[in-house]
Amino acid sequence: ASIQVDLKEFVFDRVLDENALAHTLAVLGTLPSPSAPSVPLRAIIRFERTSLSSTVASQLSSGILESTKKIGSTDIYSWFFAWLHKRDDFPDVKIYVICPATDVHVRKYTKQDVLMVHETPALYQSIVKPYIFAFDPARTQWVQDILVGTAEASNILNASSDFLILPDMKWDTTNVSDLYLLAIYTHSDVHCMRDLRKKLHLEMLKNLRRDAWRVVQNKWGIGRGGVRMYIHYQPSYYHFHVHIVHTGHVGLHGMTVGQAHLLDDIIALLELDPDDGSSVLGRMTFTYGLGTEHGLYKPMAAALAEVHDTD
Ligand code: M7G
Repeated sequence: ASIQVDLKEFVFDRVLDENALAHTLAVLGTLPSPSAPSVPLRAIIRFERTSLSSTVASQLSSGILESTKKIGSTDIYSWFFAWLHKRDDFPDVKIYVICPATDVHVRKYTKQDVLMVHETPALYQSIVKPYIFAFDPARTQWVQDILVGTAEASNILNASSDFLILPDMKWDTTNVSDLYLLAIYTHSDVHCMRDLRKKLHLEMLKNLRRDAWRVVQNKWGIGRGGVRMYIHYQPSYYHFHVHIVHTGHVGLHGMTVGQAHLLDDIIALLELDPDDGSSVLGRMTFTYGLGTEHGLYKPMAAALAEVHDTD
């Protein structure tokens, strides 16, 4: 289950964000609807430079560079632009398409300022929980497609009754030092980290961690200390999942302090839960950054302004 995309049909509208350091560009435009080509669908295209394999450097002498242009030089230093050969095994950019793109997608990929907020349990109940429950289930259709096996079925690396482990779409699946996997919980009782309970989920999380370690060891020879596993708060998708990422992957996105919570820390916190069913995660105040375009920004900023006024 996936929409057919012809990139040549893309009609450019505007740039949403540009990041020279991360080599990414997000643009908004339209693509023709597959069912009614005269009807344009809103589309987001994200460009990302692919990481360079060591093969590029080791094959310089065999002419892997199609052309080079000297930009400048001083003393022992010189710098160039270079074009890689058009070869199947060396794509220069990675392209992500979201079509039809929702308002939430456009806002997510638009450049924005970030405000640090403190989410108390009370603010979670009054603002965040209703926000999570108001989401259109269509937003996690991709998760359902993976769970029922109509998408990415041949990519599944580990399947248990509680979660599936498969490559995240962020990963090119070749560069091991960029390894990025996703563990998707198969049940729907956990929307976010705050829903986790010792009695219900501790064993499952430990099994998930053990299976992830086993997968990366068996398939890529990566030892236990070689992957960082974390949970986003806030995530983009409120169907519980865990990010499994090579420690060498120094991502600029998704590893921000405040957003990424180590699975090991979450397990340690759940272990502190008393046996009366209450939870430490439910009672904690979480601090994280919210972009001005995030759906929670306005209500959270307003609630916090009130709190600060009475400080
Ligand atoms: P998140 O913490 O909800 O949000 O993680 P983020 O996207 O802001 O990090 C969702 C994760 O699922 C991200 O790492 C995405 O790259 C990944 N992901 C999203 N989609 C739509 C897909 C998909 O269709 N297939 C796969 N394999 N991964 C996806």
